[in-house]
Amino acid sequence: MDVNQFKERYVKKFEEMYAFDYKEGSIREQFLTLGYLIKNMYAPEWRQTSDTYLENKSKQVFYFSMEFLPGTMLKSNLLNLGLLDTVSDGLKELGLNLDEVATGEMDPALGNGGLGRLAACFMDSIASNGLAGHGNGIRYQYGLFKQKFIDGNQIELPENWLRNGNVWEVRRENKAVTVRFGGHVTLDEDENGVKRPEYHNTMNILAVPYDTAQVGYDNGVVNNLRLWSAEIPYGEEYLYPTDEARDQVKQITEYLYPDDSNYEGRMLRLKQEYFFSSAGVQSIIRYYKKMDLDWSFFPDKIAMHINDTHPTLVIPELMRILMDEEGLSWEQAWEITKKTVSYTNHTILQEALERWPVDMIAQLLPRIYQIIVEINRRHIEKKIPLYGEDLTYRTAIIDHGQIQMANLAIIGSHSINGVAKLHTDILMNQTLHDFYLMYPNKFNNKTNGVTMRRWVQISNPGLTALLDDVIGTKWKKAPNELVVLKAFANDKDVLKRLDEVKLNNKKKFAKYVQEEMGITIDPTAIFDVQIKRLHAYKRQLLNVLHILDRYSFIKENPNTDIPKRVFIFGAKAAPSYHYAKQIIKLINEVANMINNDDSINDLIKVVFVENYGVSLAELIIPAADISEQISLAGKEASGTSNMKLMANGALTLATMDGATVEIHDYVGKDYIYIFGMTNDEVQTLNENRTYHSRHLYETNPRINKVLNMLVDGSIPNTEEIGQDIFDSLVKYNDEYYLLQDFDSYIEAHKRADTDFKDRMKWNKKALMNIANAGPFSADYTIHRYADEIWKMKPGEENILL
Ligand code: 26Q
Repeated sequence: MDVNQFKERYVKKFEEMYAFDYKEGSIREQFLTLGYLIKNMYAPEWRQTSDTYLENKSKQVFYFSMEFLPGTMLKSNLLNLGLLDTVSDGLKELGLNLDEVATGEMDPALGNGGLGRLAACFMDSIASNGLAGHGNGIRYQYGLFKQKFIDGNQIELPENWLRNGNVWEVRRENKAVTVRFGGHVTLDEDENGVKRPEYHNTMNILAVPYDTAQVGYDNGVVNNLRLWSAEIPYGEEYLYPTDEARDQVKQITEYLYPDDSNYEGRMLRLKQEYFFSSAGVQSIIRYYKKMDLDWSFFPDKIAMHINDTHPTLVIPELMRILMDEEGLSWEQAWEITKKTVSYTNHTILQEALERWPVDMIAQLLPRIYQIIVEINRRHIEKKIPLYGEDLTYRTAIIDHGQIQMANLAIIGSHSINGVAKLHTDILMNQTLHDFYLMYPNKFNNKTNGVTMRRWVQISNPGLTALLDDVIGTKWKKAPNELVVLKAFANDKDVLKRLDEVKLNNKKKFAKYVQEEMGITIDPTAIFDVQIKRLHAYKRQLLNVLHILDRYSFIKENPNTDIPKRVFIFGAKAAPSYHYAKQIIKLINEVANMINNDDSINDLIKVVFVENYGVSLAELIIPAADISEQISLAGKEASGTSNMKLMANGALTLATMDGATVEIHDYVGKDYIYIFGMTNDEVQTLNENRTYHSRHLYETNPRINKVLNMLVDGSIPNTEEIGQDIFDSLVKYNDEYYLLQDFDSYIEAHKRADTDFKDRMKWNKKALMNIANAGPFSADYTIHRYADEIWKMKPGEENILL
């Protein structure tokens, strides 16, 4: 399609949809027109891809995830279809602007953070690698809450992302399935004396799929993301005569739980988990039957991957269907299930592990409960002779009246992986050591990755153009080609152009900050960025302590020559996480105090953007100079913003935690600022019980001064929270060792200040980060999942072009 053909089709489409001239259309109407037009364009390939998979009986992976955070899809679809330039030019000739039209799209916030965004990066890479793989999740009516700051406090508003419809989805009512809840089960003998479960008084919910295309990059592959919505079954409306009864159904897919690190055993959450797990398994079984193969081939054709434990009920659900509906024996069903399912762990935080009360599962899912009990019984029976009672009982699925979902996921699958080397080591040697002794071969590492298409090509066109010009375009299909850039590490011209690209991105962000927040920031300052969910272990508070330290230094030395800094935060707190909300309030009050202090010559500004999400990340990341990855070593499973920031030429200032350890290993110690305790040092300090934060407070003058600012009225409007935060650090012994790492954190920032003043030195470091970001492409991560876990080949037969 050339520019003229596009223009013609666009104008025609607009008239069809709105019956007036496109020139009079609103941004939203322009967006919808373009969206439907693009959907028309990939529709044939979407259909053809799924036909090809069926014809070839290709092995397919289904990625089960409670969360998908895809971001806006207009530009990513255009990029992957190879139409970005054509459409951009065509719109220009029509007097429209692609960037403006793109603002007509809502950003679907169907996830909390890292885990949901990872699922979206994986969908892009699966399609772009030409792999037959699909997503399976929930179509939440409301996404993650919209964050507002009122008097510096976080307020949550509903995120009604479907209000104006959703161009990309297709409702497939004919593919709906029924999910049963409650009631009770009897095991009745059929005419052949085989025991068959009978269900009585169940509540039947209709699961309706909404499909969204996942367009591969320049390869003609279009996979599917299937999100399920809960509805009352046709013809059963009479069973739901009251608003309350109808609400119970609607509620199942109404909203996303906004907690990303703290498990709470809510019945509705359990309903959600079973709802999309069951619907997904049912639709896969229906598909498999179309292939007309013996059940024993099931694991050769189907892989089911579970993103954390949230979809673990896939395991007993698959057992249930294979036995109760397809008539397989326990042994047959169990072999198939284990070979089909694989599991990724995303956290070692104890408070985040899912445990469901036995009563709740027994009541809501009586047949699933029976199956879990039997899985557990057989596990114990089989393992005691081999590993003894102590170890075996520590691996039990049912313990203290609760179902341990991670234990079920490990026992019922053939693979468990962590998301960075350090994280996997901690799983094997500590958190899940008992399981590691039992099943050493199930454990493996798959370090996370990010899609360079969204995080470089779309969000940073300036850098993309520079790379294309300097090293050619191979990196787009083979991100490791970015290493070629190293040859230009001392090329003054390239470094200068890199500097200009960064400056332009910073100006663009500065404009946003000026317009949306009324804060003036200097684009030549260091942009120091920490963007991630707010959590004590991620230590945003350590960042604040540094800001306060720097502020008081500047107040005393107004003529210092340190470079200007803009501290940029983006973070949502779970609504029930009191401490995290106090930190938000603190950051906002510190920002107010500093931004309005005329005596510091604008040497510091603090910007806390409201409602951080994928769209804002696309604006902030290309503008970043410093990437703050400062979690307490051992706590952050991987991190993924670390990779996105690195690929955009930000220098990492970090502890040796998660995948940042691997970033350090690739980029080399001269191109990263490492500080703080290592995981081993944290372990030792834990074991020795010799940490006394109060002692540090009393003996370290710098720490003393900064902490006093929290309680002596220095920061307006923080009386109560200042005291609470102070107490968490001094009275309650600083659980995340901020004070222990304080001095080395400050030192790391000093090194960054010095380096930034030498522009060419800094640009060289930025270049080295971009050059070493290739290994963190999700394309490679997905290749390893496919090869080692899913046993799939990125089959040429799937690539249609
Ligand atoms: C569980 C039960 C009940 C309610 C909510 C939850 C829940 C929801 C979301 C628990 C955890 C999450 C999300 C976790 C998450 O995002 N983890 C992050 O995963 C990233 C991708 O692997 C890693 O990079 C991060 O280090 C990890 O924190």
